[in-house]
Amino acid sequence: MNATNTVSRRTFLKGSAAVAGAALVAGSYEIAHPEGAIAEDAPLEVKYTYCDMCNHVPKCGIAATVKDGKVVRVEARDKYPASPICAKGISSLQELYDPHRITYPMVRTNPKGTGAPEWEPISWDDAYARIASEFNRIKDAYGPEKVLFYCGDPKEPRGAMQRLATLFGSPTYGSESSTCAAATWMCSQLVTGQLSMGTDPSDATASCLVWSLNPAWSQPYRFGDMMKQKERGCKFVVVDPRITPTVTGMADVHLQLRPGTDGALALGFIHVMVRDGLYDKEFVEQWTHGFDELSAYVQEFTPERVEEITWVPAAKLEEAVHLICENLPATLVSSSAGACHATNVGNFQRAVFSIISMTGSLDVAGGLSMGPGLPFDYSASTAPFRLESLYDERGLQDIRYDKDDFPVWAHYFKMIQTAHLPELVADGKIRAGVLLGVNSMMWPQTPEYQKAIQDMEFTVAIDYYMRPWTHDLVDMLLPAAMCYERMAPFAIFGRKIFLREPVVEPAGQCREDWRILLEIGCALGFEEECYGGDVEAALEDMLAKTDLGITMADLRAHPEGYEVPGGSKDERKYETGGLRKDKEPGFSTPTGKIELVSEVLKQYGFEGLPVYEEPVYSPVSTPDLAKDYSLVLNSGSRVPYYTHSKLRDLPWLNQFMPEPVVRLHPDDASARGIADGDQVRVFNQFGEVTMKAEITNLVLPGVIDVFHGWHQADINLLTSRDFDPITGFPPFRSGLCEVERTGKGRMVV
Ligand SMILES: Nc1nc2c(c(=O)[nH]1)N[C@H]1C(S)=C(S)[C@@H](COP(=O)(O)OP(=O)(O)OC[C@H]3O[C@@H](n4cnc5c(=O)[nH]c(N)nc54)[C@H](O)[C@@H]3O)O[C@H]1N2
Ligand SMILES: Nc1nc2c(c(=O)[nH]1)N[C@H]1C(S)=C(S)[C@@H](COP(=O)(O)OP(=O)(O)OC[C@H]3O[C@@H](n4cnc5c(=O)[nH]c(N)nc54)[C@H](O)[C@@H]3O)O[C@H]1N2
Ligand code: SF4
Ligand SMILES: [Mo]
Repeated sequence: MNATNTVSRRTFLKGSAAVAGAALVAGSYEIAHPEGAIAEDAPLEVKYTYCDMCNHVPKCGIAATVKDGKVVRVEARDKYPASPICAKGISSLQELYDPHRITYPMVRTNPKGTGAPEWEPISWDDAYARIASEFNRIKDAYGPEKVLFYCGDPKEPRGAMQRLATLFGSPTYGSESSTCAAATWMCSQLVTGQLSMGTDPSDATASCLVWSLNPAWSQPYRFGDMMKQKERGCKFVVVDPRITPTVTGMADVHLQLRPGTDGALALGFIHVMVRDGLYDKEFVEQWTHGFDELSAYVQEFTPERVEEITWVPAAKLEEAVHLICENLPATLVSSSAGACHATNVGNFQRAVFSIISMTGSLDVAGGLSMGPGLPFDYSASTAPFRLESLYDERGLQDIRYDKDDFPVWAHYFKMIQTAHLPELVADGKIRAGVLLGVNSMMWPQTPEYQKAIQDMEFTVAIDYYMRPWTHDLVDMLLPAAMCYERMAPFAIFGRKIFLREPVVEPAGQCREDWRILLEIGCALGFEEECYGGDVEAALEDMLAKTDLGITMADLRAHPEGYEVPGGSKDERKYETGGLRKDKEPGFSTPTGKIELVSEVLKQYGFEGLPVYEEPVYSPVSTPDLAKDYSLVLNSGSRVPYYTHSKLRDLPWLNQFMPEPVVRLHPDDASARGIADGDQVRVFNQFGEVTMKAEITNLVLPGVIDVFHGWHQADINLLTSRDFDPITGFPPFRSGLCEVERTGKGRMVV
């Protein structure tokens, strides 16, 4: 336990016992500050914020008790839609007061690539001046598109980052969404014309298809709400290679498939629907495009053939199809990671959205909802704030780099697919960049991306910490204020908007991400467009741009959330013109129908049907390789106590998983003479890492499960750079590897 954070470890462990299951904890948690740091007689004041420890959007509400300018206690925020808070949320206190945080801007004094970095402090003004001079130098010499504007996991600053990129004239804005939620968004758009990740079950939902999501660990507050629907009687089918707490808590039928074979399973699902007439014939006839072609294609995906491919027993598949299709309306809850990290996601996710569409459960209470909601996007910034019309006026779409490699991606998103960052830097197409909240281990074949960051002429990172695996490679590091210390952006639940105000002053010289980005904009000459660096003014303008008639004062007057009046409860808006910009009936697809066969994909030379292809590396596609590496490498499934590479050093969390772990099925472990807790080598044709073996029935025989983001055992040394041509997504979940015992007992890391 670190010296400043002396909350009783026993109290914390006791309170957070639920971590093993839903990871939700109620009650309040206190942090002791060093003696003398707080005036004893100072009054207590409760202030409200929300948590950013797992970077969900939106997040769980926190009530923070503040004394003498320091947070001394946190608890779940009352009357807030996402609540209570999990072990990570509570540990945000330990992060806030972590002495290892960076608290002043720093610049590198020795050239990159010349050994250990040497840093010296720099003032904010000098830092901004240097950034502006480097970015403008690159712009003048080579063009604005040579500067990268990138956000890693933090979702909150994306509106501000995108605004900055557009003002600068660069379409080279990217985010971690190009390995995260965006494949699902894209597939949903291809099929239904609307961006969606599914819709959580409500009181009107009869059944729910959960496709590769484990909210028990990845989104605990959401899991609680889903469990309430389970208790009410909603039926659940969960598709997951592992036996997770979501499976054990919720599933009526669990389809435990071989990772990466989701496409075959989804086509098998449709096969049974068509064979048994288990679809909404009227809806399919009138509102879908390509049904005949799809039903002909799924003929070959009989449950028996699908069993061979996916390892899911044919009878289970039949049971699942009947459960969903005979309990309508049905809804779909799909993943932003799980099955999406596959070279065939652009096809399989379309088949999944097709399933739910064919049940006719679209835009009806309890089914898959079809907006439109409030005019904010996922990161709570409106399109006008991001200056999308300026992006179009300047023709930025025409000069973006990803449009040849990933044309469908470029068709949908005003952000680039960053899969080919190493190639773009090597070709001189990206020469400088601002990297906000970025961890180089997030990409497959980490060293390639590390080299790219290092090879840029100038890079500035903005972070809470100095992380050597990323920041050794940059020229400048700016200290970001943490969530308790900042304003922006809003949290939005349905039609309710919550404002976040700082709860305490930023540590040292830390500044809010929004402020930093706006101030960089000012230094680049966009003083007016960046509100002179004033975050509140930016938010006020963003609200004005929504045309909802709301001001910051309105939000301030409603700490319990401002409910925006209005909102249509209309169902089946596709019949009345409520879904399309042109107000014609139908869906926002080229044909105006649900595209079971995609016309957008055909336009870019892809197969319109959601065809099944084996993962690039698998026991089926590369049997020779599988002789040497006989286990499926499934990496990145979330654990309740860490977020990606973050939080590893927080003592309250670190005790739950202090070292890198590989999970193996007992059959695979005994075949290799591996005992629980042994030190093992996980390796394949790309590289190797050392981890501790955990033997568990959680995983399927023949598959291993490894969390990502361990700098001492980076699993992305073993994942390949074979990207799905439709979405650009990497195959984190379906490589091949082997595991070998190297030692006994606890490893030293
Ligand atoms: N093998 C494998 N790789 C994966 C995945 C997988 O499942 N398997 N998952 C992929 C997915 S879905 C994702 S989202 C990515 C995530 O990958 P990253 O985006 O790299 O996420 P983190 O490791 O959380 O790194 C975030 C960095 O931002 C800093 N940070 C956090 N919050 C803030 C903030 O508010 N402001 C600022 N300025 N800095 C902040 C943290 O200190 C940290 O250094 O990884 C991807 N990589
Ligand atoms: N604690 C914690 N919470 C997080 C995060 C975190 O790092 N830590 N990260 C956040 C982010 S950025 C994201 S994107 C979300 C992700 O949220 P989730 O998608 O729920 O997270 P995962 O656990 O990666 O994947 C869900 C399930 O997919 C299964 N799966 C793996 N491979 C396959 C496959 O090939 N097919 C199928 N059908 N299923 C498969 C896994 O076994 C896992 O149980 O979590 C968010 N929440
Ligand atoms: S689930 Fe936990 S880490 Fe994520 S927002 Fe809620 S409290 Fe924070
Ligand atoms: Mo993600």
